[in-house]
Amino acid sequence: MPRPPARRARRIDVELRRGERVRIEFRNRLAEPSIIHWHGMIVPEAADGHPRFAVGSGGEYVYDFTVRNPAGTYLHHPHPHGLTGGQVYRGLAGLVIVREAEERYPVRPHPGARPPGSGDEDGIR
Ligand SMILES: [Cu+2]
Repeated sequence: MPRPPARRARRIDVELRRGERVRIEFRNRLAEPSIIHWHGMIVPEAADGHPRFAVGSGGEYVYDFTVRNPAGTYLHHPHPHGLTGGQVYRGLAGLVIVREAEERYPVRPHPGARPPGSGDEDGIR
């Protein structure tokens, strides 16, 4: 079995607001297939990150869903068949924090977030 690379990914946490519609563009820069599963999140099947949706190296997948979950802490992790453990071990997992609509947002900006008042507060890129 090949040794996993020593390099670890920087953990990415995502903050979402209940009721917002989100669009997340996933680009696979690994040398092996991957796909992201939003663990505990109520999402349409096509946005659930099932292994059959895994994309190969260089591939892309767009998630589009409305946040239905109540406020809480969830998580995302890769879910390619037979490769999940190694990818999580190398750091590809993070928190998904859902906040209620009336909570201040974003509490802690995440990569790609647009600041409140920029006219596109619902979008994450
Ligand atoms: Cu899971």
